[in-house]
Amino acid sequence: GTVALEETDPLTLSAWILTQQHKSAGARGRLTVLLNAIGVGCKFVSSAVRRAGLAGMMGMAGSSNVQGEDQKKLDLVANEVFKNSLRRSGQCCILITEEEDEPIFIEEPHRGDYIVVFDPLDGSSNIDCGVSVGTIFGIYKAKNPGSGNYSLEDVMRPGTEMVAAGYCMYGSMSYMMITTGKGVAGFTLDPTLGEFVITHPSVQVPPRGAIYSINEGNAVNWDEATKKYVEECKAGTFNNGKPYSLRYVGSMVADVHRTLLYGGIFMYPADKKSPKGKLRVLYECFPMAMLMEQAGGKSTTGTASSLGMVPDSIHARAPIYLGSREEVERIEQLKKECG
Ligand code: AHM
Ligand code: MG
Repeated sequence: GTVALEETDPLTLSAWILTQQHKSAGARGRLTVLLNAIGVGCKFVSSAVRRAGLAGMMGMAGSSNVQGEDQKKLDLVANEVFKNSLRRSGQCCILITEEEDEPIFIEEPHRGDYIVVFDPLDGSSNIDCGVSVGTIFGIYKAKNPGSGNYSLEDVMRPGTEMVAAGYCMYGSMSYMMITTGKGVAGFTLDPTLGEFVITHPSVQVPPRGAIYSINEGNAVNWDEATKKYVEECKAGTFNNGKPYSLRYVGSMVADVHRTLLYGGIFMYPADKKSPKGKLRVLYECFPMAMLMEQAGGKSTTGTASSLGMVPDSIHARAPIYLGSREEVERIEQLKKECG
């Protein structure tokens, strides 16, 4: 048989991270080590997600499998995997995870200068039915690297200060999208190699897109601008009268992944029932907003850029509208008009 030449030189995630680091002056390879640790965590979780139904990891924590062994729920497994992998990397001082109320301060000898905020397995309502779920992460560098003085002040910072962000979606394949502030690159986990291989070298979100994504069950509670925007989507107001399509997985990673590749808009607004929205600023809104902007799209709270927010607590929430630039700008305009 024949093998295509490019197949003999796959650009793996690890190799790509190294080339990114070579481009930044003064880089000492520490972020490389950290991103690799995240890559390993994602591979582990990808494998666990694919075996979960068989291994009895679905359902409630504390439930037992057919052999009567106690099994951990998949999201708790994912949390442990990332905590262990990040601690072992030796590059982190603080971890913030959706699964734990309190921040985790890493002690010597494992301590480093990076802060990682993450949602180890997002899309909880989709875990038990085998629909796509994902891991989301964002990375800050400590304000005083090497000082040994690390506090929550290192965490409560605007998203613009993140040095890297990404997600891994466990779907029909496992996809990793990542940015270190120089565009977005996408990788697909090759199950035969056990490596993430580059498949989307430079992701650009289309400036417009004919797909909107929102939990429409909440429509009665929406503000005027959101209502009006969705009406325009259905009327095809900016699409020659051809209605937009509605797609809503209910896993932010999957809904954002599709939006990055096909364009359109993903929305989780504030509404009468959840006045601050649902999604978490640090490890849901910021990483996705950074990816979207790095791919040429936009992300807003409705009134201001998502990345400009400063969270007032580690699990703070915010409304979010993100995707194709012109779609997001339309929402911003309607917010101004409707007040
Ligand atoms: P989770 O962290 O409990 O999984 O919640 C976050 C998820 C997102 O992935 C998704 O966009 C959203 O919640 C869906 O919420 P809803 O079911 O209210 O539409
Ligand atoms: Mg979540």
